[in-house]
Amino acid sequence: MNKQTLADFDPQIKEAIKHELNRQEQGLEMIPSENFVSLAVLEALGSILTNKYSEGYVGKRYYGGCEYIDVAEQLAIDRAKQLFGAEHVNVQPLSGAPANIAVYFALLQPGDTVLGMDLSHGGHLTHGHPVTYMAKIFNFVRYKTNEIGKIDLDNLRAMALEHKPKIILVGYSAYSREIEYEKIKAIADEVGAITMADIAHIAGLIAAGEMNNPVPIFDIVTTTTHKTLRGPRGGMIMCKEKFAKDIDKAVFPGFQGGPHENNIAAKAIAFKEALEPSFKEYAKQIKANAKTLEAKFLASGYKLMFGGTDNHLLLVDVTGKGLSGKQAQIALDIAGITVNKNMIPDDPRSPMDPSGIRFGTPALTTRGMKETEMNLIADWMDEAIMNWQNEEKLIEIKNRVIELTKKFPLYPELQ
Ligand code: DSN
Repeated sequence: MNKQTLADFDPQIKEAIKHELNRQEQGLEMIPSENFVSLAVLEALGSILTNKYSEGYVGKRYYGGCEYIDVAEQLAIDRAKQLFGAEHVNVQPLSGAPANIAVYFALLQPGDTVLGMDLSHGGHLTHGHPVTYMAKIFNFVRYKTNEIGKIDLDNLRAMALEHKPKIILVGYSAYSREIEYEKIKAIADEVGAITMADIAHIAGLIAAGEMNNPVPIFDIVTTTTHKTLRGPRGGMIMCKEKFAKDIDKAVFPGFQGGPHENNIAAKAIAFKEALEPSFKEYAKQIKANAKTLEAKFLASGYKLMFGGTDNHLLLVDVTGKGLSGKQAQIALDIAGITVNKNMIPDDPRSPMDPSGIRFGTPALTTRGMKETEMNLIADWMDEAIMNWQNEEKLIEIKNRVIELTKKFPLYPELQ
């Protein structure tokens, strides 16, 4: 076995990690799907649990030597059940896309219909975008938000009655409003559809009681664990007991092989963190910070998609300011503020050069930033956008960003 340190054996990778650490420390991370995990989560991720194969489930593995793996996986399951009030939990999906795909394979036959949100209105690629393989196998019909940015439930009901979907799917990647799960469940019941929610973005807010929880209402709920939930990169499926066998079989052996047990242990730790009272405060602050950004961007004359935000993110059309989402992303990058270019509903532009930018507050809130910093950051974002062709100005903003980040150190232990 190689006994050299990473620095001695592979200085190129060591350097890349060091530079990425500096980038995370010295930048303002505003991609709404990103966050910073705790040292405890990092420790489990980098642990010897990565060495172990454990196909199967707790107490029913295809390999020997799984007694400690079982302890970690059972803790992850029990804590997830407690956090969300779930009847059954599968913590093995490698990430959000595999979790969604496993659900489709568990519950659908080729050609079956799924009613899901259009990508440009905030949906996700795995909710049936034509570029995905799932769209070749299943029949995805896509609904949209209405002119005031709400999910039009009358239209959703009419589409459900027309298309008779096997699954009605809600839960989004760029949608900033609350979701009325009870009403959607009533529509699904009327047409005999299974209800599925993908809460990847808002799982942490739901776990903290800061957004409606679909888990007690819906049949199936998928999530990632690394966004507002602030755990390791990974996925999870929660469902009613009657779907448990089909879901488990679809994840393994249907779709995946050996689970990543270092990752599952890290999920268990993140769930323990999310059960702490301080996580509720964290989730509240995420929303308060997003509301502060909302007020500032509205005051500066930006067009906010869906009229504003109820959660952690904002989707903003920047074309009224004379640039594209791509140009805004690049300018903000130079200024040390990371966001992502994003389509707006029915965007006339292309996905690689869309009209909008999407940004949010989970990562900045983890650093301890509050309303005061949000006000400052919103001003700097506006300044960067308005001066997107002025590199000198952007670098001046970056220097201010670096000074601010020094007051909110992220991983001093890793320096
Ligand atoms: N890539 C994630 C996001 O940024 O929302 C969704 O998969």
